[in-house]
Amino acid sequence: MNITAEPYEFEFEPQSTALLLVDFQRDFVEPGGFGESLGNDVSMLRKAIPAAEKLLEAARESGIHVIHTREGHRTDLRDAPPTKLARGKLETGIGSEGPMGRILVRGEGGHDIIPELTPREGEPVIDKPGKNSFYATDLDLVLRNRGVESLIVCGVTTEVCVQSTVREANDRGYECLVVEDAVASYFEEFQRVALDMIKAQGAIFGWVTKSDSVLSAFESVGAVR
Ligand code: TIU
Repeated sequence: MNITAEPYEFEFEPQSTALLLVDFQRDFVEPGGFGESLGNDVSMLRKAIPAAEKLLEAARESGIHVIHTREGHRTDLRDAPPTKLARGKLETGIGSEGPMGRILVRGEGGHDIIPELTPREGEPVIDKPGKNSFYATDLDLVLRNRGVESLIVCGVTTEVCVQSTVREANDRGYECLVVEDAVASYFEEFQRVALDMIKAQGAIFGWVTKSDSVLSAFESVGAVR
């Protein structure tokens, strides 16, 4: 099947495709979390939620694999590099108590995926200590064991965890399609240039499209599983 995309059509087989939802966590998109502690306006990220909700519903209906990721750490923070903990000289940083519990710590309220996109039973949730979803996780194994070759990527933030993940996915041989209205950045300019970087030079890291194009393709898929 084909999806209209830039720089040219994205070809995929529904059976070997997964919708990857990167770090749609309360810590990034709700006030009082890590994103806000870094000085960001979290409302910028909420723009990606409506399209991601539609894609998630459509993927579930057509039986396309769905995988969620979350950035966060063990309660004792032993999997957080001291450099990451120190970065930004934040008063309320990773591991500190915030309005949604300890920031970016597994099991805390802020680490949860937002209610709009709550994972369903059977949808893998990859807990990751880094920005890149493959780093120190079993994401590659989970994808290969199901024969996944193509990723349709949504999430936050476009230039940080989404792009880090897409770059690594590309090196590992996955084809990535990034959905521009289902990814978001705290910075308008970064949103634009991060997407430009992915699709430049003949899809150097991957393809970029809008959710409507993915939704039409999913509709014509029928049920794959
Ligand atoms: N700060 C920022 O833009 N992003 C992160 O810290 N993590 C993710 O992108 N998930």
